[in-house]
Amino acid sequence: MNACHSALSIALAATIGLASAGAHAQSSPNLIQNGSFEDNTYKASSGYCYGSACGLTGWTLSEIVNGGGVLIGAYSGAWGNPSSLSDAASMVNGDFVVGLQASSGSVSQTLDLSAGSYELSWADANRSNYGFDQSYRVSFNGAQLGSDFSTVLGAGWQSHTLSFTVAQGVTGALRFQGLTTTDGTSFIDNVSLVQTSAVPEPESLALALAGLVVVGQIARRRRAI
Ligand SMILES: [Ca+2]
Repeated sequence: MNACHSALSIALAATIGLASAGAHAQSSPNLIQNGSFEDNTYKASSGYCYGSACGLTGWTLSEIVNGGGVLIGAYSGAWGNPSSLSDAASMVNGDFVVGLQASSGSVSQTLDLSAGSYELSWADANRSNYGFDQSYRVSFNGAQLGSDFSTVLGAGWQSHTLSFTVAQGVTGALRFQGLTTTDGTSFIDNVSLVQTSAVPEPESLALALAGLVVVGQIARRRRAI
């Protein structure tokens, strides 16, 4: 019942778009605290740390259990890609990035969002020395935003932007969750969230309402069974 209530209390309509923020979005404040992951108590630029040991301001890193959320110095060669990113300075802000290692690795931040439309942007990269594409999922308050993302071997850093609508004010966690196996790791940096409109866009609201209808139908079917 709690899960059902959660799904009903917030309706999200996510669409993936190109990184082309509008003028309004660019002038709005970034609602993410420490979106570059530079504010931490670890500060050893040659290494890495896991979970709460990183002292990562504003974020919760999962602990090291079969992998985990890891804060990585950008010049830590053991982690592959971040050690050779001098050509991606515009996407990698500062000396630290977060790694979503294996399917247990995640990083999340609790946000208090009012009703409206939002634009989320970030950059990702593949752990190149593991030799395969690595994937992860983005969600807010348990609702997935967009499709699963894949960091592509050899592609370097890529920027992403997606839009979603919050139908009514809600406090929830924005989460980046790893989906790969073994030590596969997706790197994340430069997370930004701006409110683009205090009122949900009409077309997005329509999608959100459609989502509510679908959730309601599923709930009724389950009760009938
Ligand atoms: Ca950074």
